[in-house]
Amino acid sequence: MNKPIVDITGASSGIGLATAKRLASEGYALILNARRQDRLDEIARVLHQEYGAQCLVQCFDVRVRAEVEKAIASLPEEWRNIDVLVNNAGLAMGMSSIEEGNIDDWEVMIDTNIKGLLYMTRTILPIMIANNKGHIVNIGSIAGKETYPNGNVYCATKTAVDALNKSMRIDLVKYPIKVTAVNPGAVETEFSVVRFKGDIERANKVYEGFENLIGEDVADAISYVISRPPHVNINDLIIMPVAQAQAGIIHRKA
Ligand code: NDP
Ligand code: 8X3
Repeated sequence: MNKPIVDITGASSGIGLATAKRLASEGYALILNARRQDRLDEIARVLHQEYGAQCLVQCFDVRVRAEVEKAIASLPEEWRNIDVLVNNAGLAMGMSSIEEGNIDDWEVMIDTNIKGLLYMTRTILPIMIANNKGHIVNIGSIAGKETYPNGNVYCATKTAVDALNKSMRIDLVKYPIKVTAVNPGAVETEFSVVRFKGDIERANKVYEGFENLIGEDVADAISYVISRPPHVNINDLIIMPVAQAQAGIIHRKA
């Protein structure tokens, strides 16, 4: 492959999809992961048609270690030298006070946001280390910097991403492999529909009365961090809507 290769998890929707479009328009070759094969196939088709982008679809669940390992081991030779991993696949599920929390929801968040990110990172790192270069971009959240009422386990998973981001940078500086966190505030995607289990009305209320971020805003930040010169790393970037001062403080018009 004569283009830099970016592997994006969670590319079927929201921030991952916007990032795929942005990076396709900038000439990167893309490995697109998510669980919904039909969406990924269509995205790959459109990106090829619109930008001439080379895309490889890898449909698997990042929570399943064997699937992650099989997918990376089965990469065709010309796709093996991954330059950038965007650890984006993630979700919130439910929003209740800790004593009422649904433990199954907790497992899904922990397995996806922490363990999935770790499986991807651990499986791809040997390739980057062998190449003496690479960049891991972890999608954290403002929820990893602050907690908010009923955010408990989701906030904990994103706080883990924050810690892993710092730890990876320490451990990987010797190769050298870049490690960056991009931490958004409120972005209107499928995130709230997933969090509220298909309750569209409740999901829409999250974004009422202020101008939220959109996936393209975060894609812009990701494009920026991965295009710095070789000697420059952006460690940690927080990107918020102007109307949002903190995780739980949003100025909404009446
Ligand atoms: P979306 O729900 O729109 O996208 C989530 C993506 O993750 C989808 O492509 C989904 O695809 C994929 N995904 C979920 N679970 C898995 C899994 N087990 N294996 C593989 N792919 C999976 O939400 P966002 O775009 O908003 O979320 C992307 C990231 O951004 C998440 O990590 C989220 O925590 C973070 N974030 C979001 C914010 C927001 O306000 N929206 C703010 C801060 C951070 P599929 O269902 O096809 O597998
Ligand atoms: C998503 C943003 O504030 O809903 O990570 O947790 S928030």
